[in-house]
Amino acid sequence: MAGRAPKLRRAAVRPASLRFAIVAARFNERITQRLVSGAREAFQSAGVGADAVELHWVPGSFELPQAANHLARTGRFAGIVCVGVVIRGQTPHFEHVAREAAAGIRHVALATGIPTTFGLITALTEEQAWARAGGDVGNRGEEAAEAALHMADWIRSIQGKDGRNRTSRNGTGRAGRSPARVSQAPRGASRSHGSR
Ligand code: DLZ
Repeated sequence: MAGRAPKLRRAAVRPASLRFAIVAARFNERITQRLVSGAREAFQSAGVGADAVELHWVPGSFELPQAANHLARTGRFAGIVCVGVVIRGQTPHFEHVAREAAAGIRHVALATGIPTTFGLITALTEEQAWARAGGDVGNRGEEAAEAALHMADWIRSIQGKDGRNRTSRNGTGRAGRSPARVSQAPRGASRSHGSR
């Protein structure tokens, strides 16, 4: 069922030091750009500075979980927003890409403890996709950023009551692990794929 995500109540305090990442898939890039804008606007209106939000591009939605996983394990981010657009084609590729992206993103969130949210559009037509990228049915990127903010706040709210876990750089209470940075888009990631 199509619908807008509910507006979440945010915590009043959000340290300016929190950093977030957006991972964006280049496939259907024109629509994805709208999701990136929606996510950036959500961070901005929550008081997170533009310089505290990193944008990383990957070739397609299938690659989102891998990039998110690397980013989460740097320990530098309080939350990661994955955005992409999967539009049904003539082959089962649609199902594979959408399913693996969703399962992979969930896995990253659970395995790393870093809120990693699902800002993907899965649509039957390009028109449906535009409607979910700032059109009549909201903006999935904005909603995913709201979810990441909410989860980052919530994690902070359940940690540190005994004074522990307050020193991690990402605000989640988890120390960063292997510093496998993905600050550069993978080779070939800058190529733009057209909509099908
Ligand atoms: C191959 C493919 C297809 C058919 N459709 C989409 C899509 O609708 N949205 C998307 O983000 N990516 C698509 N891709 C690309 C895959 O995500 C992936 O980049 C390639 O299969 C290489 O692993």
